[in-house]
Amino acid sequence: MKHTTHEVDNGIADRAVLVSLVTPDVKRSGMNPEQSLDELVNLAETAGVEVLTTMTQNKESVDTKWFIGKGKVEELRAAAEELGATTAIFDQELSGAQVRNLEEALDMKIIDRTQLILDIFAQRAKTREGILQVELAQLSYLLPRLSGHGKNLSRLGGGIGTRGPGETKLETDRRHIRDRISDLKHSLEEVVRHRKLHRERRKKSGVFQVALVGYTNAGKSTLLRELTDADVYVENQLFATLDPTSRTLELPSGKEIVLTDTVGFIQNLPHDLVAAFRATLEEVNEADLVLHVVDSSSPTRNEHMVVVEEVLGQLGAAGKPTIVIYNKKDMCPPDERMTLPDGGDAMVVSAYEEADLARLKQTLQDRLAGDTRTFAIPAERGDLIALVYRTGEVKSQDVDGERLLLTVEVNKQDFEKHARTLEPFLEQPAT
Ligand SMILES: Nc1nc2c(ncn2[C@@H]2O[C@H](COP(=O)(O)OP(=O)(O)OP(=O)(O)O)[C@@H](O)[C@H]2O)c(=O)[nH]1
Ligand SMILES: [Mg+2]
Repeated sequence: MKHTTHEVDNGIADRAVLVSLVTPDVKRSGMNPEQSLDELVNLAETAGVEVLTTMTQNKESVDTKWFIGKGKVEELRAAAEELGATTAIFDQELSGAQVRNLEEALDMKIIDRTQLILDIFAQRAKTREGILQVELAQLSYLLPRLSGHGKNLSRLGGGIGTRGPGETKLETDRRHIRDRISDLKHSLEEVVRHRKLHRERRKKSGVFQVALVGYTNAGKSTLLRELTDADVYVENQLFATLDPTSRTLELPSGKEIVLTDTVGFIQNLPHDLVAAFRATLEEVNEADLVLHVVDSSSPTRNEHMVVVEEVLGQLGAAGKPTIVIYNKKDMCPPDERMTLPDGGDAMVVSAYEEADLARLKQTLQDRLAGDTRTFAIPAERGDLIALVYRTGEVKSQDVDGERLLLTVEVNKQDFEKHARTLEPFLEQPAT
């Protein structure tokens, strides 16, 4: 592990109590508050925080002044004193006023889920683009939350919530923050332009682009590494990957495509972060095909999938041709695994199983632009035959009993439009 930045601040690690407020609104949002709190523990540990205990309050509504109820504030104070906590981390987003009130009442550092996630990103950022994006997200988040005197952040001392990307400490002065934000935006525009040029060049070259997306820790980087022998960072922790990494993948036919690994998603992904990472995530928009990697062994995989679909929607990539990769099948209980779809737009795999990787490569090849496919259509299905003619140039026709065999050099876009209908009639291509 190279990430030692959480030790820089006075060498004192944060010791935290984690707090969740469950209101009817939270429940209605479809989120599972317990799972969310478990995830918060995970996030805190990833950020180098020592988690002392967790606390949950069920309440009709959010307290505007304290976020949690006044009685709960007292309980939190007592627990913090007893355990020697330095920090309280809230699972939901707090307003600037709530943070200040809690800080004053409890005399400890108050952090919310968003800040915690941003802190992890700050520790992970390695490339210039990543660093710019994270700092912009952090400052955009902080600015409206700073008190009039700009004291808020300096009160925090060190540790989580104060760390900028790399070895930097976050700016705490309002006016400087504004200047810094505009500098960062400027620099990022450069990066965006550069990235766009690069993408356009790749696009022109006609290479098929595939993006790996998914919930954090699903196994995206592992798949990239196992498929391409790429030297990428794989770790059993949240947000191991921050910057997109592209690698060439050779298919069984010898054709090459580009596979790109992207930052993982998480529920309640901070909006500032999504906005700041737009440039990076544009990679997903430009992809010809999205591989949505899911940790099939996670009891919350369905919730994860919904989150990923939502974020893809925010990025404008919702309608992209997608294959769902149910990964980590080796860890998925067998009766669960039985219920997972395998075939068509879904596959059940283990990133560590050769046969699955081969199958995945074959599937990608089948999706390739300009590929030749053979469809076997029941002769009486004139509607389907007409559809096949719309997917590209028909090279040959044969009759096989009751079926018509049509070999087509498919046009990727046209084929994609009818893929759902026609896929069951595809003959396995010979390789
Ligand atoms: N058992 C098992 N473990 C897997 C499989 N695929 C990935 N893993 C493990 O899952 C963990 C997370 O893998 P990563 O590839 O870092 O996940 P990621 O999706 O890139 O995660 P982020 O970059 O954090 O978004 C690592 O410990 C991998 O070794 C699999 O098929 N089976
Ligand atoms: Mg990764």
